[in-house]
Amino acid sequence: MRPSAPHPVPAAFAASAHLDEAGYHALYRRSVADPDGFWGEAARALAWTRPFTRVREGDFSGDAQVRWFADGTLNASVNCLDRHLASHGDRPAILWEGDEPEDRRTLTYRDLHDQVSRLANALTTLGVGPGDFVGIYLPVIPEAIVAALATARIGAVHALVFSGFSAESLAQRLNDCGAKALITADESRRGGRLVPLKRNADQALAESPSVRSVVVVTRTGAEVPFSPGRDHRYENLVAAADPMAPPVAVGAEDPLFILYTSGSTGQPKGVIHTTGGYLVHTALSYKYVFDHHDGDIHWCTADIAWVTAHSYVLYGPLANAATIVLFEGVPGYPTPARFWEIVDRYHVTSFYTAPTAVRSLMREGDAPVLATSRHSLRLLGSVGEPINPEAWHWYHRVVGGGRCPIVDTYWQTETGAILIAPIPGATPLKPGSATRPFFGVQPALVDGEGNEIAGPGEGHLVIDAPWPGQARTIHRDHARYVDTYFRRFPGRYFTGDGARRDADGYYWLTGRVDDVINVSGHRLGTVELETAIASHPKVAEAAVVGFPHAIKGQGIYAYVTLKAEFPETDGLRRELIDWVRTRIGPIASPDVIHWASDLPKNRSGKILRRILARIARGETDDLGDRTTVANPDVIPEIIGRRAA
Ligand code: 7RM
Repeated sequence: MRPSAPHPVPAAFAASAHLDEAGYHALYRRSVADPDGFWGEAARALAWTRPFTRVREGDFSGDAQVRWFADGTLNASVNCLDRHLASHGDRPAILWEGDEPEDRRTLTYRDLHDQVSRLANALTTLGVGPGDFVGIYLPVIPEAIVAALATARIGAVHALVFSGFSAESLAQRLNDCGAKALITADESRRGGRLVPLKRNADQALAESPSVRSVVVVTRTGAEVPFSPGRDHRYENLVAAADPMAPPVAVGAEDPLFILYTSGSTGQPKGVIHTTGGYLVHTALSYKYVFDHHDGDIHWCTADIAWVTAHSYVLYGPLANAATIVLFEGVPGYPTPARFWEIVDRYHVTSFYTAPTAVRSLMREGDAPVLATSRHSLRLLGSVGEPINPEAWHWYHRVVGGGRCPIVDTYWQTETGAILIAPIPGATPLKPGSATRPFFGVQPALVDGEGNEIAGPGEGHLVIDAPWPGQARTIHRDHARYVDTYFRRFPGRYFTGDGARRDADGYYWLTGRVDDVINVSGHRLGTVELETAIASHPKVAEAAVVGFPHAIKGQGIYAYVTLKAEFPETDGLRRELIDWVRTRIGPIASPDVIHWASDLPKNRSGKILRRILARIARGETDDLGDRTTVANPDVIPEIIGRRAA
């Protein structure tokens, strides 16, 4: 075990924190000894149309049918908006800053409620009803939140798609869920660059026949084609709509949203989250992990289309009547001080970002940070991948001035909300560790055969009991859900991650044990990348592995075998990188294209990525077990052509 002196909770922070060490232990013990009592109480803090009488049903055996609060009904937008109006109607809900620093807007809770109600009515007029899917392909602008909450208000299901994704990725997702409507914008702006969102959307819509209505937000005012009858201006719809929209009460187990995430096959998984359990878990974890107090200003930098923003920009904070900062741009634009200027401008109290952003800002040195005050900050957060201690210390010392706890939060798209994280007033911190389980979460470590590891040790991270925020299924493929998460270790949820537990019971995540690459906190399936590369007419075969990357955490290393007649040129290398960018998105751009005349395979023709990963990492002296390689002669050739 790595020796590590924990950082105690700073006295100034502890003085106003919700929970201290004893408080954490008492509440955690209760949460696992009496989950119905614990979660029932947490759920009763929300507004229910019809109160639930049952808390938890089902378990991880068989086909893992889990239900929470199943006979209750509620509406997510009511919980995020209506119930705050009487006391906090004039409080800013959203402090938005655009890509250009002078581009700013504030929406109070009343403003947001008004916009959401109007758009909800407009969607109803367009024929969208309870249970219908609504695609949302928008930049990080207030309308993205309006769109999600308006969809929830009418009992429909939102499907946010990252605005950096290509037309093809968008079409694939719209088709998978059979979206009835799409909400998009004319263009988006990031880091000074314009992205033709409506043009991409039109391209996608040519392949997505289920979408009957398109709502277009005016972001830049660029002239874009309009399809009469199908396309509508957001501004016109909202201006004409009735501002009174009675919310539709939905069952707690009815879906709130679908979100696509990469798996180990080419087809992304449509992860389904429910309304009741998801809201309870996000609201409670936001309150305790970010130690929310009335008047706090919370800034989570995640793009709105990632699960991190669903849970900790939108639902968790708004359910707690927090004020959120919403930022359209990128960390380094126009200067490397941008993040910290925003912190000062809006008096941000909690700041939540990914290790990759911390590492890229760390590269710019301390000066841009020290040019700002940051005295409003009480708390820092990290999510998406393990944060390396070097970045942790810089974040703590330079950004937080040594006085802010860092909550390193471990969770997944599928878990809906945080599973393992410090409670900042209670948990002494160890840089690089996500520390201890959140309330109601029962992690365990098992070896490859499923034997539980007791005490300190390392293994596969599983969760032993249901929690309310967990995904209930993969859209239209429950068998894949059961297969992915519950087959390998029966009766347990398998995270796909490895972890180490130290003598204090702290968890240290060690990375994914499956074939998924985590680039800047975004998960990309190797097979999805390989499929895209191999769809190029000159490519015969491709194998993709991750390798350690100083900024992105993991980079994309692609081995490519060309069809015999095509020469391996630098021009083709660039062309392939562009090819993947347009098919999946810029995040998926390969960092390395390594030409190979053949790839190592086993006897049934499966590519041996394990060996390729070691070569990519430069571990050519120890390639591990080679007995399954059917064509061992290719290995020296591949090593010989590795870029220096
Ligand atoms: C929230 C999110 C999930 C995967 C997960 C891990 C990795 C996320 C941490 C982390 C170490 C963390 N959802 N991961 N947070 N690893 N420490 N604090 O990231 O579905 O996109 O990714 O990300 O591998 O399985 S996600």
